[in-house]
Amino acid sequence: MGRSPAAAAAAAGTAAAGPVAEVALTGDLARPGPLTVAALRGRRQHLARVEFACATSGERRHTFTGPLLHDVLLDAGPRFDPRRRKDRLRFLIAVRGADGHHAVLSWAEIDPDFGRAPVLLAVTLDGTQLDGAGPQLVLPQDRCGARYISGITAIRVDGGYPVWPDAG
Ligand SMILES: Nc1nc2c(c(=O)[nH]1)N[C@H]1C(S)=C(S)[C@@H](COP(=O)(O)O)O[C@H]1N2
Ligand SMILES: [Mo]
Repeated sequence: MGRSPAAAAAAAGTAAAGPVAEVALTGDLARPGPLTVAALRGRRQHLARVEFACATSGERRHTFTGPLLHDVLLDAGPRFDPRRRKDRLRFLIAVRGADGHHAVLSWAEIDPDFGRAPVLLAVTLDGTQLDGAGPQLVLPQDRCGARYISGITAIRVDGGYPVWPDAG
């Protein structure tokens, strides 16, 4: 049996041919815009061997590669004052998959000055390139697999929590 085109391309370290997924990166950013897996692959790559538990399918193990979500989002210019650590604490990151599954992370969770979670925006899953499917969120610190959102179509960075309704 021959290898699939995706497996062959993964082995060769190149993208599989075919339709290319795009991630809409929006929100309180100086440089929003669409992201492709090819563009993510051009950044510094990290490898994560992970284990997580799924409520329905049990223990799962995978190997992912890709850039750090923090690096990608920092380059997009989040609208906080980078010199003031406190100013980052109100930022949220919402991540959505093609099927509508979505989750929210806090900026501080992935910030090297705070939670330092090494969250990846993966471009490969067990050696298969994700150009067609779209990148996958990888959270090595999570015991449960539910936030490992695959087929990411949108990431929204939101810092719009300047005032509490009943502050005072
Ligand atoms: N887009 C999307 N990603 C998703 C889900 C989903 O429903 N939609 N389910 C999550 C859950 S609950 C788990 S446990 C893992 C399972 O990943 P695996 O079956 O590839 O190991 O995917 C996660 N990623
Ligand atoms: Mo799951």
